[in-house]
Amino acid sequence: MESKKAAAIKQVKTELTRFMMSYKFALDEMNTKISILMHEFQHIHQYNPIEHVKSRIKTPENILKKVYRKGYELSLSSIKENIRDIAGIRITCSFISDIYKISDMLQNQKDITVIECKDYIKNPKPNGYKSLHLILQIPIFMSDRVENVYVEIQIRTIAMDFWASLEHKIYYKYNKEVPAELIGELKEAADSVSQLDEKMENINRKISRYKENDDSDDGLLELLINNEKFNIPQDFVTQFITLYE
Ligand code: 0O2
Repeated sequence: MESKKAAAIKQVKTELTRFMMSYKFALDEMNTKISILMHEFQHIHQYNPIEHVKSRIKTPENILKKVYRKGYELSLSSIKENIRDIAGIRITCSFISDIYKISDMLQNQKDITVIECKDYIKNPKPNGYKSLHLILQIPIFMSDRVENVYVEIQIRTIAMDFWASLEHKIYYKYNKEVPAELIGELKEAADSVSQLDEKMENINRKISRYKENDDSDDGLLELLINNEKFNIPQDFVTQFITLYE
């Protein structure tokens, strides 16, 4: 016969699984939104503003550590309300301007509620950390209820991401007490990252201008959908061209 303790543990496990599942669904929903934006953007502007998207669910161990660190009450309702980065997505872009485009596109979606926007690009952290952080809330439609779930989105350039991952490794390697000399070097590296991002942004602006002035007919009779090329049949062209001439 099952002991009382085992039955209680099973119940905790069921509740925790149900709790964590809502964050998995939130990530699925946000990842779909990001993928749609990416493909639509590619179609309209002929380039992809997103280099990588990574998502993760905070482990129960890390959730617990944060509960203790912040002094929150240890209950699922308190965790749901207070720990807003259980579902996290990191979007890496090539250019700073793309970060704000992606952020605006997400913030303008009707089913997304913007809870918080921290702009560490305009206001970097003292150590040099740069990134745009959004806390969003999205509704998840379950079989018997709707859950509003928080998702943290971090958007940054490839260069900012390179810096942040190295800084993160150093921070943990020295058990959160980074030697002063390394702090200085990291800050210098962060300044180089900012200069590089600015240079890349300028080059990108120039390339966009060349593209606007390029009126060649290459690929005019082709559609590119999901990386697959489709020819536009001549009948479509003759039928519709009069509408746009
Ligand atoms: P993990 O493992 O990445 O999730 P919070 O603790 O989130 O309530 P805070 O500090 O106000 O409070 O949140 P903020 O500033 O939005 O930062 C949250 C996350 O941003 C961190 O998550 C890191 O991922 C990242 N981050 C913030 N500052 C730095 C930094 O100086 N260096 C690096 N490399 N990353 C940073 P967690 O919870 O620390 O960890």
